[in-house]
Amino acid sequence: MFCFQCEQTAGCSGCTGAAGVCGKKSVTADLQDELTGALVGLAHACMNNPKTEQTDRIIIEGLFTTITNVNFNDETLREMIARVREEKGRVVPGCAACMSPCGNTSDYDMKRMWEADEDIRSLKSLILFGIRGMAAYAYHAMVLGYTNEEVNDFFYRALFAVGEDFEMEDLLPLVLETGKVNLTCMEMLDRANTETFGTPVPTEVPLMVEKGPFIVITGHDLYDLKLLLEQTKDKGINIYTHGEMLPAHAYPELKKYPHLKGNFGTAWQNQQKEFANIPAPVLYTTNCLMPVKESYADRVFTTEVVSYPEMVHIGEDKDFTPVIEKALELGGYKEDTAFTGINGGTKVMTGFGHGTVLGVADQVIAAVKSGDIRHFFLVGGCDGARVGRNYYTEFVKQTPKDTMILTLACGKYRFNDLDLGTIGGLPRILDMGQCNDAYSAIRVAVALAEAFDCGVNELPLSMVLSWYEQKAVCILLTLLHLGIKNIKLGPTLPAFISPNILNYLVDNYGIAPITTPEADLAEILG
Ligand code: SF4
Ligand code: SF3
Repeated sequence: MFCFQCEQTAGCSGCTGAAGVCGKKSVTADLQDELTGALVGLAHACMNNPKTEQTDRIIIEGLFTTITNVNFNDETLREMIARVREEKGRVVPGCAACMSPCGNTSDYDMKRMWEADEDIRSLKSLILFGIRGMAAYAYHAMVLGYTNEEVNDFFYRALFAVGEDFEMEDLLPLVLETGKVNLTCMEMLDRANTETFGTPVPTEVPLMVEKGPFIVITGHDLYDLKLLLEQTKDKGINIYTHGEMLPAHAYPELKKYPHLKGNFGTAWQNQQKEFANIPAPVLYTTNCLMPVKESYADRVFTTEVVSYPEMVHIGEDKDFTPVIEKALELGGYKEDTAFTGINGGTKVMTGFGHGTVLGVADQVIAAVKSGDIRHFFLVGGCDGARVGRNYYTEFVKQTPKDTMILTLACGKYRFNDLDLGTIGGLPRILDMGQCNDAYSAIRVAVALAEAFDCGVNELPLSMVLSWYEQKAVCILLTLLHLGIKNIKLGPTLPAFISPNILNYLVDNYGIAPITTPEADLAEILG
């Protein structure tokens, strides 16, 4: 196997051998390569032949499947590969019967990419990993009935490029275009979420679990949560969010369910400890699923493209009966049980998307003009297990009292239970939502730049980002597409960025690795 798509990759260079750091076995990694190669073949087939909605769906699901911590199941991967090949057979029925095949629509051998010149490999990785992340967002929008032709068409063009012997000058514009198209995709998902579930409102979320049966739902898919809330109505079962599902509490059409009670647990990398012997089932709608431990293996359920050997999968009929029955059987805690965040807080706040923040834009602008707000920090992105990630907790703790912290994605669990006080009635830490709500941060930054009649780079705003998986890649590319400079990135830089490409990013965008909270704060505020 060879895989270097996430931040925890072995030795900061690549997972090889029997299994990756995430627990993905080599046979699974090879199947994911085979799936990607089949998607490249399908994209080639669709270059001169009409695709359908079904083709789009297969492309999106296939890409989403290969995101880190989504699918560990060889059986479902084989099924997905078969679906891709079957679809290609439908798109180009003549190819299979051709007596002298030209190879144009053949599956691509991913080894060719992994063994290519390091700069080509680096650019292709940025494109491929970027569209994997973007596919997850496109999927969440798609299940709510929202699609976009520009986004869908780009998946094919990007996959086509992965399979071609393109040079750097062909690939570099595509890298930036990945960021551009991902902005469209995030805008679509934002619209899908807010038009379906309402505009998020500031909401306090308790970390206590009430006695009685409950279900924990994790991942990013709000539609699954909505269906689960409907199916558990009046059944005496409470629902708790986990991980990236936390921002769901802020959406009016979700928060109206009285049995959506609170949030359980902290960031994804703590799940094996926090789910041990939990008296409730856990439903995974997306990443981050870690290898399942025996102490809770009988209560893990998956849906969508998430899959793990031997765990019960809820299929497209979305009948959550097995999860509900498990919740009733396990019965939950006997008494109300208090939990805390990693800093000891007993509640967290969420719901500060662009709707809320721009709703008080005048106040925020006045506070900046009067000097009450000296600086904004966007401290956001993925969490992970690497020791250096406590940088983000320390950074936030050390920010001066006249600064605001915007945050999003699961990295916030490092500090979202801290009470850092308020400025002008707003908490100093504003949780904007999931990782795709980077769109909210962009909207706010652009609005502030307009109000101050300057560029986003001239604002008193600094981005201090953490990355782990491929959604962070597409978001980073979107920020670059918008021309945002001087982003600090950690805890380590991606292994798939070659020295030449890194130099390009440093020269053109001023990207820098995080150092220490003290030094970075001094540099930013100095
Ligand atoms: Fe390694 Fe990350 Fe790939 Fe898993 S997803 S095999 S940890 S690089
Ligand atoms: Fe987290 Fe896995 Fe990326 Fe949506 S849940 S941000 S790591």
